[in-house]
Amino acid sequence: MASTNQSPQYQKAEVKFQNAQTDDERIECLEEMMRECPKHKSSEKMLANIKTRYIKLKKKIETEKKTKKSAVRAGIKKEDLQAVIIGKTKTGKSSLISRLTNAKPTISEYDFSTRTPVVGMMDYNGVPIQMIEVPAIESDYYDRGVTNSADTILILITDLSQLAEIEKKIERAPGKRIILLGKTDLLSENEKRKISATLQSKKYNFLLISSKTKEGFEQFKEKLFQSFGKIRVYTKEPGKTKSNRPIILHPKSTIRTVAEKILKGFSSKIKETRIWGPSSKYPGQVVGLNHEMKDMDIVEFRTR
Ligand SMILES: Nc1nc2c(ncn2[C@@H]2O[C@H](COP(=O)(O)OP(=O)(O)O)[C@@H](O)[C@H]2O)c(=O)[nH]1
Ligand SMILES: [Mg+2]
Repeated sequence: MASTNQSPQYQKAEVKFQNAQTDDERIECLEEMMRECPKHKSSEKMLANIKTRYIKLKKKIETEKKTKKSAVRAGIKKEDLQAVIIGKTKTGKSSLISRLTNAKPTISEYDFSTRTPVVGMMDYNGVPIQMIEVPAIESDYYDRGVTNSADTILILITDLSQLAEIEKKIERAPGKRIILLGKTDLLSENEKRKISATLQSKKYNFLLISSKTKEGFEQFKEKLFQSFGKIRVYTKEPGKTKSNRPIILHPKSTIRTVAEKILKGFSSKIKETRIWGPSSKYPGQVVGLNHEMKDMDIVEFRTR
């Protein structure tokens, strides 16, 4: 959006909007931008555009509040990164969640053995990810609210024919989709190739996995993390190795955001910042507070 001929207050609000970390902050900025946008003919389009963005964002916040309520009703406290596993009965949802997390649900050869959502935490290289097994999608125990609140929806199938029915049930869920074709230990190489080709041709984000042999597990964890659209930044102290637990940030977060996440007000105490990794031109590059971070960067702060 062009911000020529706009008041300094407007421009300030726009910059603030671009750097906002939460939707509530974005709403505040858009309100400010609406107030500050000149009310003459030449800015009409611009004002209309801001209003549209404002209404859209308001709606999004409203939906999120509703779905959160529904998940709370199910007794689940939503963590930052949350994925649900959905699918028909006996596709291996309980087996998968028990392999990946601390949850220990009943695994059984009988239908509908999981009747309430099962919640577990997975640690992926220091990144905590919450996983929830939702009762079988064709059963009365299925809980749409839990699926709707998830950041990522893992669709576990054992046959391509199951996909259409599941997709129909989750049409309105906002989470990213990953298709997991499970129990690959029961398939021949040829069968796997065929299934992959079909899913590929339909442009699905998918993986073939087996809870029995752990085939595809490492790729799956990375794909799952990527689906959240966040980046990992590690901190290090001078002369030491990097931290084990990364800080999870929005893409394009700056050094300032990292510092403020560590401690409020910390960014004003920094004397020098060095970085290693994807966003650095060379290892140990000295950068300023506005430097943009990339996934897997390492940051070292020296303070006054
Ligand atoms: N061969 C094989 N069997 C599996 C796999 N995952 C689950 N199973 C079996 O499939 C049945 C249903 O598993 P479960 O995890 O309870 O499925 P859910 O109903 O989707 O939760 C059980 O008999 C499991 O032992 C797998 O990766 N390979
Ligand atoms: Mg189950």
